Amino acid sequence: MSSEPLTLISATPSPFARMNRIALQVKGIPFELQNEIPWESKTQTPKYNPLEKLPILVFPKNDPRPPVYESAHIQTYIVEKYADKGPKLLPGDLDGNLMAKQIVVLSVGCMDAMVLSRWESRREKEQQSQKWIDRQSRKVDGAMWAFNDYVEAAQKDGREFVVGAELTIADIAIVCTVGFIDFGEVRPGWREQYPKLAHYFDHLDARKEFKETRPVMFDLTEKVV
Ligand SMILES: N[C@@H](CCC(=O)N[C@@H](CS)C(=O)NCC(=O)O)C(=O)O
Repeated sequence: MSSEPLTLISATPSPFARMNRIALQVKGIPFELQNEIPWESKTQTPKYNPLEKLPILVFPKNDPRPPVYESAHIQTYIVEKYADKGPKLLPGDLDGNLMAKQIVVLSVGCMDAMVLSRWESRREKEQQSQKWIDRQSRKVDGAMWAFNDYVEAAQKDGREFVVGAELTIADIAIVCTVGFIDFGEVRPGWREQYPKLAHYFDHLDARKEFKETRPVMFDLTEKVV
């Protein structure tokens, strides 16, 4: 492995990339942030990811590793490849590790649903499908309900974190997803509906690495749908 810093191709509002940024920062892995707007024609994303999406983890020129993409896979890559660096961000036992990864998948599914819904609502009014928006909306509600369940179960057990005794990629994923819901005002009443989840969220979101990576909106100038 090269000693040069890695590059994370990211977008300032991206909750997907935020998960990876937090994991890299908490583990103390040197990296540079390359902010892009992946929907605009000058984006570099197709050069590194056939799916044309970010986040993408890119290695220095003298490091032969191919780019790593899909936020959940990047998290796995970070925790497994850099297992000896900084906090593990996984509980350590097989069942616990698999559970933490399951919660990352749930979170990414929820974020994907929000993105799909947002694009649908950007179409011309007569082209929009309310059925499709409702379908995505159910996924967001389902994920919020499940996050709250994980948090309540942990609290009953006297644990601060959803899997195991320390911060893991599962907590990072929940906070990034709920943070995007909050930022985008996707569920304005969520704090009243889920006070325990809100307390858990506020507590973790106040940590340095979370504060430094909160979403910031960009201006999209090109038409996408
Ligand atoms: N499931 C993907 C979703 C990533 C995603 O939707 N990224 C957006 C930016 S936040 C993107 O690059 N979209 C471009 C596109 O869909 O073509 C992941 O977890 O990495």
